Amino acid sequence: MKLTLTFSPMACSVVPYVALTEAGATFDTLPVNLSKHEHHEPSYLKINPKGKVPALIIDGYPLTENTAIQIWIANQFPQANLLPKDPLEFVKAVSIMSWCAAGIHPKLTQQARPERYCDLPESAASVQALGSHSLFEMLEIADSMLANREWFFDHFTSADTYFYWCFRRGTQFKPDLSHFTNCMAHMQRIEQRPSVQKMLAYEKSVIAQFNKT
Ligand SMILES: N[C@@H](CCC(=O)N[C@@H](CS)C(=O)NCC(=O)O)C(=O)O
Repeated sequence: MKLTLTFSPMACSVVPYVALTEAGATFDTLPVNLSKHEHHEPSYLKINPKGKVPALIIDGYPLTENTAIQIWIANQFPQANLLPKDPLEFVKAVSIMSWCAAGIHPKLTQQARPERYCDLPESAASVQALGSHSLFEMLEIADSMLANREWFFDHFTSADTYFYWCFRRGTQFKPDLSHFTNCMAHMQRIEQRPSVQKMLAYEKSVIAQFNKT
């Protein structure tokens, strides 16, 4: 089976990169430079007409939407135990990943791209402040979910990786998130995993490559 993951540094494509690495899958990557709008080029729109990363191309079929990609990887590589096997625990993990995708992620985009939320002149700071307020409410919930726990479930899952990406992305904006101590500890813990170390090194190499072009 041939697998190719479209990947952009800092973007949520880091989540499937980590999952595929945890699974021991053989995969290629297709780096996509979002700041050069490569995701709007016709060749990319053929892969994902929504113009987003990630897409996981499975034997020529581009699967989009991160939550679906995580479920596919977990099913395809069951030995990696990337999602809980118990049916109720499984849907709880899907619930966390859906929250990352549909709840938290849009608040991060609101920080990065306030002009997509309101085009009134000088509105950016206010859009960002409102976004931060909602983001903080969600991070408070996540912080209490992670209290006295290593992972969201009794073992590491892709719900941890997805939330890690959300929280790490949040730390790249203002205001500071360090008072979410359980989320911070979760981020530091996950960054010790060899799969995440590999992703961080790969991400760095893609940034260096983009800076040269
Ligand atoms: N609903 C999609 C969202 C994917 C998404 O928004 N990806 C961002 C990167 S984190 C992207 O490609 N942004 C490019 C843009 O919106 O211009 C998913 O969950 O996979």
